[in-house]
Amino acid sequence: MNISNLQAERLKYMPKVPKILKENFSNICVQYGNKTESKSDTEAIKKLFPNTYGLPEIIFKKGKGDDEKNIHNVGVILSGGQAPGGHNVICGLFDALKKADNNNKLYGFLGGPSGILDDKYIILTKDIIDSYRNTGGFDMIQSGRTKLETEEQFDICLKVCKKHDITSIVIIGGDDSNTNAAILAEYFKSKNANISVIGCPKTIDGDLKNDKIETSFGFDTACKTYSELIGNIQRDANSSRKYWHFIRLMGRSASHIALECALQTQPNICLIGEEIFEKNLKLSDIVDYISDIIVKRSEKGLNYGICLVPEGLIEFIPSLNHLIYELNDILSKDGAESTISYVCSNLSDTDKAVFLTLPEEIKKQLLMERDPHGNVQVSLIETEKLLISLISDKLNNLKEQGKYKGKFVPHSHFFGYEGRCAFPSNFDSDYCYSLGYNAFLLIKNGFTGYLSSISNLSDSSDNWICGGTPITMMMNLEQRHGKSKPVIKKALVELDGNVFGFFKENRDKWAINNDYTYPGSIQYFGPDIICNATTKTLELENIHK
Ligand code: FBP
Repeated sequence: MNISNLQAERLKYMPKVPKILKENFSNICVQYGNKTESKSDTEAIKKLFPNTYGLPEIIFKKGKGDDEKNIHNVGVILSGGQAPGGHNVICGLFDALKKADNNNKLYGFLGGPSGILDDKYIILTKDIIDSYRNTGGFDMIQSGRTKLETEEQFDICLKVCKKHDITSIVIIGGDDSNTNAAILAEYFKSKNANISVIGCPKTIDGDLKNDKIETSFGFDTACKTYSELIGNIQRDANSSRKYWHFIRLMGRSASHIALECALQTQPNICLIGEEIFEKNLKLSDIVDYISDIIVKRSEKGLNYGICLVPEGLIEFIPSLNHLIYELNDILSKDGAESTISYVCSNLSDTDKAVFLTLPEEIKKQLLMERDPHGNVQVSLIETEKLLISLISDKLNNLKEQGKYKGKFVPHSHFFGYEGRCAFPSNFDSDYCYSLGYNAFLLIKNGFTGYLSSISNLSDSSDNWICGGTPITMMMNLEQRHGKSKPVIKKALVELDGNVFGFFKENRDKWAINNDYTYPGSIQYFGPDIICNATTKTLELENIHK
């Protein structure tokens, strides 16, 4: 296989790991915390997880550890959207497994959770692992979005594990996949199957975090990749001084990616979905806000600028959120047709009125196939183009009234897939390798229903804290498809937090001045300050801890 020079060098990179992970297993012991409670809905969740509810948080410390010599066959699954660093989780898991006993085996289930259901796997060998170290992508075993959630599927998982003598499953996924990991762990316990299930927090979206999980892996690299591109566009805009760029950024619902990129690049405008929802803003309010900045800049002779749009914006605008909710309902019914005329004859008057105001392309995009969770696929909805079209109309009106004399030449961009498989930054390489290695420590010590957790991430990797967080403690009940389901609570941007606070303090200045910053590309080799810095989000979240 031909590989690039960068890949060849990255294969040799040795991820930095916390001190505790450098110890021999016999020198690592478990420190137990108190029993835990779920986020809310305690009684209901306790009932749903009779065997795995209330487990204590744990931390790995230096001390006399368990020296057992059991053979471990572990199955690993990559679940959901790609995120830089996934391969390193598998590499860390493999290295720990082989360090414990060279006869241990790692089964890589192919194509996501469906791999275990179809019993499709490869045995991961040193040669395979060595050719993927510190690389982006999930192509080592591929990913998929099949959900593991029914009893019938769990039965198949049990049979497949028994067939191969698999004693543990590691699921690398986001909030939904880790919720299902917890349900699978509970199922195995209820059957006395002696198979443990451990999750690892993955998603570029950055919304799988809480007071125990500081960040999901992939967020760091994806944001740095998008910020490089935004910075390049800002410099282009500042050079030619003739275009307004509207850049939609991935992140499904939460606006963490847009916010982090705004902090890294200081654009003229960045919309934050959570704020729009809280202020109950209409689409026309957002158009007014952006147009106002365009007019003000044009009065200073600046007929150009940058506007960041979070992918999930459309679902945060209350009237559109309501419309999407009703569309999901209509389209999920048997015999439903995804045509404009069909939905119009089934929508309520209010939602129909909103739907009819949208440009034809957006109407069609709102009717596209739902994802396996029944959600509208926001990555396919071109909100940036919707905004451009409405803003152009507004500016033409203002021009007719003599209130705008500038020139508006917009360009639209969508950055999503560009960042999901980038070479992981040093941070993601180190963090992911540690998560995988630590997952094996949890397995070795007999834990199940836990998320591999590495904390204190703003400190040097030497001082990162390794342990496990019971998944049930992150859960609450939410309505999904009309049913109340236990799920890991998604973390949205906190409007009273430091990260949004910093942005809010500065955005008016950034809107009118040219305070652009140009982060440049991710650096893998060189001075600490550019190779090992974490995200602004982590930095600001930790300031007042
Ligand atoms: P995960 O939540 O599975 O990590 O995926 C997140 C994401 O990258 C979103 O940002 C995006 O909206 C979505 O996946 C796109 O999904 P797909 O890969 O199926 O097009």
